[in-house]
Amino acid sequence: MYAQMIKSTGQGVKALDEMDPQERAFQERIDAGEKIEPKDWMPEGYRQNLIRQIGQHAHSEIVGQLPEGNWITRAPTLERKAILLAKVQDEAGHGLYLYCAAETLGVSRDDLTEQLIDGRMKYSSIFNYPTLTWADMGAVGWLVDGAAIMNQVPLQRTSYGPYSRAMIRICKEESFHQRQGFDLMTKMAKGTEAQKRMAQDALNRFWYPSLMMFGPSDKDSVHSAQSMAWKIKMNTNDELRQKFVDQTVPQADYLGLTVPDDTLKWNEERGHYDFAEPDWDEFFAVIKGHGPCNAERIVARRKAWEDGAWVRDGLMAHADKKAAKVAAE
Ligand code: BYC
Repeated sequence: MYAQMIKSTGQGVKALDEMDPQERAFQERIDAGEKIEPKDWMPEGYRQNLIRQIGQHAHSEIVGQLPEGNWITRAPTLERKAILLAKVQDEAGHGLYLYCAAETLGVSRDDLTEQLIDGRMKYSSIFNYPTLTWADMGAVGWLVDGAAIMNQVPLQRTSYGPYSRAMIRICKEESFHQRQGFDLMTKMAKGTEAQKRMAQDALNRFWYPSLMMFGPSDKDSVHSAQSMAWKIKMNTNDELRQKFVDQTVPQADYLGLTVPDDTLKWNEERGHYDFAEPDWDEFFAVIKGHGPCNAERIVARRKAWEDGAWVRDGLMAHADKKAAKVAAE
């Protein structure tokens, strides 16, 4: 049914009556809310689109460790250090669940990593911005993890079983991440004048990049129509961005901070905030590799991949030896 609706908007999604019987049966399972599992038949486009989205998501978790990892040694207290360390470790775990989910679609983690480091795959634009002060750790937790949760909670209901199950675990941990960020921001915003200035500065720098996390505006989104018909994606980019703004503005008010948008206003009729769009030219430049930290992030990932080669080789040599022994027995 959804597929038919989309077709009428001219976004290139096949209607049920245009599908061959196998494809139609697949779409009907999706429309009925069934989960698709790795051994089930699936259209090649579904498989490829999932690999793209899950792979990009996994890379985002892994690259996302870098801006925060940068502050572990400089955390102001033992407690803050332990919290940040746990959060960064969680991101590594999220990356691993997601690489495992992608592997069920027939792509290896090695392939995905190579595509990341040679620029064929993307990761979230947000991680190409630097973390300049300790308050940025609060802003990342509050805004970046807040935006991530807004996007990921609906993905718990996504149609692909392994992705949906990975998202359930991830969302539990992301809620803790968001809470610790808001707690850190509260301490800064209610602290000394200098701390409050740092908190405001972090909000000023992270507000628009956080809005960009939801992807381009719906009119420029390439994948939304088909991804939503397949329930790879549950909401449009603009829907989630609006929900994020509506949820976050009262939190900024509570903190006594000002969202850096002069046009921000509650719209009684719509029941939502009106807000300024991010600079989309900047967004497209960042995802093409021209953000402030793109080069640095890829250098760090390439170095980690190359430095770890001996571990992978060693494990494979052991696995090969073990397999040969089993074969000989
Ligand atoms: N950054 O057709 P569209 C996290 C690309 S949080 C970079 O709307 P789609 C974390 C898009 O890939 C972040 N690229 O795409 C938090 C496409 O290019 P390609 C990770 C972006 O996929 C805290 C083109 O623009 N979350 O992990 O329908 C700490 C057109 O866009 C971005 C996820 O990945 C962007 N922001 O919608 C640590 C959630 N936005 O691929 C870690 C799962 C768009 O054709 N992903 N592009 O070359 C999704 O929900 C969707 O993929 C998106 C984009 C909403 C992000």
